[in-house]
Amino acid sequence: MKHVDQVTLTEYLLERQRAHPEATGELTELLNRIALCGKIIARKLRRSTLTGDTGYAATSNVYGEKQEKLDVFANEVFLRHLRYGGIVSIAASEEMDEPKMFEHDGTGHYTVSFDPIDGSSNLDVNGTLGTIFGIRRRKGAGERDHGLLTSGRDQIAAGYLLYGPATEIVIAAGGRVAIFTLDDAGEFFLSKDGVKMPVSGKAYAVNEGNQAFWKDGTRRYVEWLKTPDPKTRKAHATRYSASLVGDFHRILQQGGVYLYPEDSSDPKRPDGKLRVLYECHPLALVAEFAGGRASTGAGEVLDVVPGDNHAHCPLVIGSKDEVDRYDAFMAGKG
Ligand code: FBP
Repeated sequence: MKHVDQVTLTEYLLERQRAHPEATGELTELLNRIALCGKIIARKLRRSTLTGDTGYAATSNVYGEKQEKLDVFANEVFLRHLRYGGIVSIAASEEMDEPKMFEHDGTGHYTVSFDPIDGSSNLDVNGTLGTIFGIRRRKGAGERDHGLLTSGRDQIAAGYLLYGPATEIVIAAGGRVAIFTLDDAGEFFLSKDGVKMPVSGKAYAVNEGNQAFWKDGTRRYVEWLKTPDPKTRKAHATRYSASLVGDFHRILQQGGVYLYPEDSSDPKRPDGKLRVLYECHPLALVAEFAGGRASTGAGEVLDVVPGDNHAHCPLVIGSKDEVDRYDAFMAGKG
């Protein structure tokens, strides 16, 4: 399909907006801002080894993790481009102890939660990276959290940017998932619309180094994944890139399952490593809109209501059949 026939992100969003006469255009503008942040971060990542932007900053985040310079850079890019125009009232980031409240005398209609750089351990080795985001309507000017600490079903849109051989943005909104690819023209063009995740798949992504700390159900499930199917004599294939976004993007299109289950390795975070607001809720919305599932092992990730803006939860996400099977193992029926 030649360039001229391709639909840009803005054109696609404006077309979708026409179906909602009550729409103000603010969500379209906000998603375009997030796409702009993605372009700026992608450009920085591409040249970071040449410009000395790799390596650690002098700061650590609320989890005590040393921040990478590019974590800090990406976080600032988002704050700079979410601040103006009175669209966003509060921005919460994995890299900030407290959410940022923009002084718009409370007019901003949306809240944004984001993980500026996902897959940080891949930063200095040119591995796959991402940015994850979730958008909610602001609730009540007076409330300190503006309705941020609510179930994932309150998200009206969510998605991620993938920084790989190509830069892509994946947006879930209105029950539909679409993928856009960044072109040298500097525009995101629609590459896939109405994405449906296969109901099953042979790829699994998990850090098996944590196996000793897993619950019995998780251990038996992962053993099952590695057991060859008697008919095909094939087991599931390990596909773990240390980037949740990279692994999820494969599963979205080819099926499979990603797990960061609860484990007892760190008593301070029994619910695993991943953060509800910045990683689990947004990807769970993408998975659900694409026909997949996201489970904690004891319920739907989208039904988790975080106690604070840095709450963690277990994440088992991917093809419906694979996640159903995990839940069966956790329920002792596997
Ligand atoms: P960051 O947001 O700090 O990168 O943490 C998330 C993540 O990097 C995921 O992208 C990845 O799947 C996982 O953590 C890797 O964790 P581990 O190194 O424990 O396997």
